[in-house]
Amino acid sequence: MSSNSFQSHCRPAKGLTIVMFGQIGVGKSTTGNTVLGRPAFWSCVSSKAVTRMCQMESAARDGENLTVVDTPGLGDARSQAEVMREVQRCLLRAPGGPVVFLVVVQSGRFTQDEQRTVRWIQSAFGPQAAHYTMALFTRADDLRAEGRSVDQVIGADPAMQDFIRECCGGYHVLDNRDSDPSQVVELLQKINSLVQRNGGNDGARFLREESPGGNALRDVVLTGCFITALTALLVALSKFK
Ligand SMILES: Nc1nc2c(ncn2[C@@H]2O[C@H](COP(=O)(O)OP(=O)(O)O)[C@@H](O)[C@H]2O)c(=O)[nH]1
Ligand SMILES: [Mg+2]
Repeated sequence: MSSNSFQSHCRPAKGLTIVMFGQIGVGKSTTGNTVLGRPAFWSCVSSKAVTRMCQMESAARDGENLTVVDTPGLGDARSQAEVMREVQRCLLRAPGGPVVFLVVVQSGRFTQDEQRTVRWIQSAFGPQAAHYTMALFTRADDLRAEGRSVDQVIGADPAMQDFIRECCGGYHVLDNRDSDPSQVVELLQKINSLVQRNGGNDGARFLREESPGGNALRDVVLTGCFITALTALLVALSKFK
């Protein structure tokens, strides 16, 4: 998969949308670049959130349209709610097609925060979201240097096993320093079989109809319509006086 085989799109065409969550510095933006095959997201060595807003970028690869939503790190409850609203806005603009959530974890830096992230995704997007959530470990190169595999790391840590179980889509490990395309091809195969296994989803529809945020959005629209109709009625009645 050479970078030439990717094309960027101003308006994403129908296809798979991948939303990436995780703590600051775990490698979300870099992973987005690896998946899209181009430097779409800004990444740097910093403990501060480089991505302040959610950013949605797309690319086409061999006929498959991919859209990636990069998010800032999840901090307190308030920033989580803000990120959730922004992701919802992105998903409303996203192309039709399935949506998959990736919880990005830096290999060797697993904490309770990752487990909290899975629960947060479920509370934001509904219990169905669990069926489309996968764990993505970055820094396969560091593990390799230590002579360990991700399977060994998971096998030695019961908390990590719980976390993987909660990510119904299983896990994948990436070396973002390696331009070998096979690791992305393998990730996309895992994602596609996850989607098929669960009967597919139409992300935007799923969001609007099932998530609390989606309902909130629908409520705002309905309330707006109601107020407009009421105002028109009052204006019409006042003319009869
Ligand atoms: N060695 C190595 N470094 C990585 C890998 N993935 C990301 N990084 C580095 O981790 C740092 C933080 O990455 P970034 O994508 O900005 O993290 P984000 O805050 O989660 O978006 C950057 O310096 C990246 O180059 C990887 O697989 N291997
Ligand atoms: Mg980032």
